[in-house]
Amino acid sequence: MITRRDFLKRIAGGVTACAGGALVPRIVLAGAASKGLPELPAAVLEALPGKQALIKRSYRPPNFETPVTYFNTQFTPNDAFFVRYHLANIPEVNVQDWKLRIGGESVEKPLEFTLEQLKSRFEAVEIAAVCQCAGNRRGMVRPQVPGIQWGHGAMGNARWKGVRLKDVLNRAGLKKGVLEVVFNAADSGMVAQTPDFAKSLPLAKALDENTLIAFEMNGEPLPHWNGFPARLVVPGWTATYWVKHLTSIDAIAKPFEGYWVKTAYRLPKEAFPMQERFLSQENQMNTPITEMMVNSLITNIESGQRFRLSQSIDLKGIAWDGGYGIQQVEVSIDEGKSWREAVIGNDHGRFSWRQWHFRFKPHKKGSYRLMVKATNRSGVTQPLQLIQNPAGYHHNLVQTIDLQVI
Ligand SMILES: Nc1nc2c(c(=O)[nH]1)N[C@H]1C(S)=C(S)[C@@H](COP(=O)(O)O)O[C@H]1N2
Ligand SMILES: [Mo]
Repeated sequence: MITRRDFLKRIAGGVTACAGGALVPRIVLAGAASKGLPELPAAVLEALPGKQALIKRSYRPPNFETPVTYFNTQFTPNDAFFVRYHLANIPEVNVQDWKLRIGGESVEKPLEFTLEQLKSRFEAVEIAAVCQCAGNRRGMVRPQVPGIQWGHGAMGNARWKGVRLKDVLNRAGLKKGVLEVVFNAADSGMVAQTPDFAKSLPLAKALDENTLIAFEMNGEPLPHWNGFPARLVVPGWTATYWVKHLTSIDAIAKPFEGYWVKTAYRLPKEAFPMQERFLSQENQMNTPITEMMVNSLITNIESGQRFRLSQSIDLKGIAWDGGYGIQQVEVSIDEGKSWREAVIGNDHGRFSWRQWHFRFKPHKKGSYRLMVKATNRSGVTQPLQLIQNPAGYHHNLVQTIDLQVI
């Protein structure tokens, strides 16, 4: 009989054996030596049609994360970009039949646009921005919380091209008293009871010049799995607002009642240093998640890697936040006792991630505990202790990796 521990060892052995391929994530079986489960579920790689092999977290609905090695480039390739759905019924939209409807009680004149009309009637804008799931890294939250057990890869950085939502709403004309703008999508649940995926934004964010109805990603039409033919892009805010396969946009005069805003994607009030709030949806207990928290990641080296004493070590990574911009990235090679500044790469706009690198030469053999932390331009930095919340959102704990110098 195969015990669970044997089974885990076998999976670990199997995957480690092919870990020479640069894009195959190495599995860290934190629990293998003890009795516990591994830190994260084993990384099962599988390719959806049109995608590279990504880390499968669930199949129906499809939830696939990007292996960290893809984050060594400034922009994440479309075919390696993560895929996240709440609902399993995902129609392949035929662009000939597709129309985007603009309506709701608070517009003066409801309108409809084909994709061609959207492209030809409004000014095109392109913005580099991080798209990060609110639950990215949830799999590393202890004690464990329910939800997809993501590792580091429920995120990506891309150039998004589309038209300003504000221009489209103004064409339809907004009445006085509009409070929120609601976004509906083409996907739905397999059973009628599942609440449809729909989100709303506060009017100010909907009218922000950076909020886009996007139809291109990195110079190509959106991939099916990332929202073809058009999705919302809300730079700086967590990806839950980035509604894919848009079908309709409604301006309304009262708070939207949909499950994915009213009940899900909520944070305890005051838990995070959040500057942009969604006030019309706040209640006494909690508040909708909004902007991303400042964060960073080492992308070229993994915990457990060994280096020779004569080698200098080139650490490389990324840092991002909710759109204030990255001010500084610091690295510690002595478990946080002292910090030194990393060199920050090109600025692709305040919503894009920033690449950084840090080179050092260890002076003695032994183990080194490395840490990295980013600070943004509003002076907010990453916490040394995880900020707990029921859904495990905004995991932005300072990352720690252990290296051996031999
Ligand atoms: N139509 C639709 N749009 C959606 C979702 C969804 O389930 N359906 N999930 C949202 C969430 S929670 C995330 S993290 C992002 C993921 O975007 P991606 O799949 O392009 O990576 O899409 C958002 N837009
Ligand atoms: Mo998400």
